[in-house]
Amino acid sequence: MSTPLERWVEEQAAHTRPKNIHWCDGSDAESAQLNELMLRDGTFTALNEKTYPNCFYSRSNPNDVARTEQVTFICSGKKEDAGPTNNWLSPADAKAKVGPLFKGCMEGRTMYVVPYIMGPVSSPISKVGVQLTDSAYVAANMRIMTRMGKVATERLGSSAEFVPGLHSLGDVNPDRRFICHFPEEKLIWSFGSGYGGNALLGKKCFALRIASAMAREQGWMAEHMLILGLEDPAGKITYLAAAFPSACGKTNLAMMVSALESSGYKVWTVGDDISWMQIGPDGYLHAINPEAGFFGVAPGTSAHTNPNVMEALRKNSIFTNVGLTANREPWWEGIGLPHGDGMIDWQGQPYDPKVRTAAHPNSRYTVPAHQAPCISKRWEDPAGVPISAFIFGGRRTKTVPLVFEAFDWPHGVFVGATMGSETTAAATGAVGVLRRDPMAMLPFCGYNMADYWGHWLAMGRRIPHPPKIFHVNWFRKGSDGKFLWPGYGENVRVLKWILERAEGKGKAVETPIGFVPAPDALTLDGLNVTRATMEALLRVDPAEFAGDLDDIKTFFDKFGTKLPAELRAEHAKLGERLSRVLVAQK
Ligand code: GTP
Ligand code: SPV
Ligand code: MN
Repeated sequence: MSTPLERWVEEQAAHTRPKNIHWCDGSDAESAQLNELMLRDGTFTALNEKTYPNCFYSRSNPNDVARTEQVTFICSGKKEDAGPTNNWLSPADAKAKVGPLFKGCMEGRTMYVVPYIMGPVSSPISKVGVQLTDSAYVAANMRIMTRMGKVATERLGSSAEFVPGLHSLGDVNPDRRFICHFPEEKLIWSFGSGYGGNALLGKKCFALRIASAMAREQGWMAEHMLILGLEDPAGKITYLAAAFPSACGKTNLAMMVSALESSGYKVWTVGDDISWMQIGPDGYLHAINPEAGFFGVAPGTSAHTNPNVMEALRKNSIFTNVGLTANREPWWEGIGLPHGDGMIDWQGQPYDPKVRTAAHPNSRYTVPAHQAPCISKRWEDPAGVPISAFIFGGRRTKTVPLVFEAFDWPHGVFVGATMGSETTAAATGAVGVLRRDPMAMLPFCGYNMADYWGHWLAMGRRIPHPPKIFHVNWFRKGSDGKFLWPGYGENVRVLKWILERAEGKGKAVETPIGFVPAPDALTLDGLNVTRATMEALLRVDPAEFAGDLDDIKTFFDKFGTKLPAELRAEHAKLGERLSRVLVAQK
């Protein structure tokens, strides 16, 4: 008798017609064999064995370097279930369009069957997925990013409970690139891209788009959130989860070396990108990191900004679309190291800063999480870690203060739902354009965003001890165009205040948008920031926020009658609070 998995693989192989089928077991021997194969066909270049043992360098097709949101589809039966912020195709249309592309697409290639677990091996919160792919590069990355191979096959057994994902590089042609999600069937089809979030199907496709739909049905949460533990001088660790849009600082915050370490505040990493959360028996929301590795932005990563990851990625890692020095070491802008002569850029050409940067702005490293010196002792706790606070944030050059606290859960949901951020290189398209990115989930919510907000509001009513909700902005700029806040390890000063507020302490001032730290409430010793700069960082200008009210209304109006009434009420209340202050100022 064959298992549901075997039957599905057989069916897909009949359609895609690979030359070979390789069932991945996740072993070291298999990994060595795949790496050898990729060294031979040129997908991989071995890095310096002394300084980067078992590390590999890879360049993708220059047309395939970031997520492509315009060809990412939510294929729900009804269009309104995808909502106005997602691209939609009916399941039948998607299959009619993309199905033929898969026909015979693996001829002459090997199909890798990649069974994987999202989450700690024995956690009840974890789930199994199986990806079929004709890319050895994808299989190698999945081995780092998930618990892949035998552990997953064993957890699955003969059960049909896995999320199937079919992936082919095809001919890597942007005109034939489709990332389709079938939230009702819990199925993923990805064609024509080998890039991260498009191709490593456990990550954004399963752990966010499909999982968010499952979470709503089953009463839990799947979020684009890092998870960290903040240790206080008494040794008590409090866990926080933070949602920032792509390339807005999750990995850096999750792995930071605290500037307050000498006074006893230390940060431990549980996860850097995704959080799955369920209500625990203690009434707290408990979070697991579904991933096993970090797929991080390389540029800007240095011994100064993120020493923990710099140490972690010295072995068993993959570097994609960075520069390659003559010494066969990876190099990128902001690494803080000399590159020497003879460097090759991410397109394989001799480096010439007049032509292009050495590393693509969205170049990435793939590194096993357990290699990070800052990894939390509880990062694989099957029960997850209890979350005391949620933090939203984005890139806002103007208007938004360094930190503020929402008044209560519904107001916090409003803050998350209306958060904005300037776009980055993590997705194709213009960079630096302000867009609303609710909960940093705009490109990742597998269903109608209005229903998603409804789910958030419903969860707030169900969680006996809900996390307090905050908003941060590390990216406010002065009139000289420079960041006002030093960021990185100094962000712990903000986390410390958040921790104090979550414990019912910490001094704050009420403003129309929420509570901001009282003038002396942030610990600033040893920090070279003037009083005037701190004032500029914390300033809430009611007139600037009032200017946002119309834009929020226009955004909310897109959702029509599906918009939860609570959010309309929050919008009205914000308007009232702002006009009260504005009238008083006159
Ligand atoms: P994804 O992996 O795309 O989800 O990104 P992420 O949210 O994990 O972002 P990451 O931590 O990789 O940071 C992206 C960019 O923001 C990098 O170039 C960082 O150097 C920069 N960055 C991160 N934290 C800070 C900060 O506190 N201040 C400033 N100014 N820049 C930061
Ligand atoms: C993001 O873009 O949010 C990432 C990288 O974390 S990707 O895997 O491409 O989604
Ligand atoms: Mn991300």
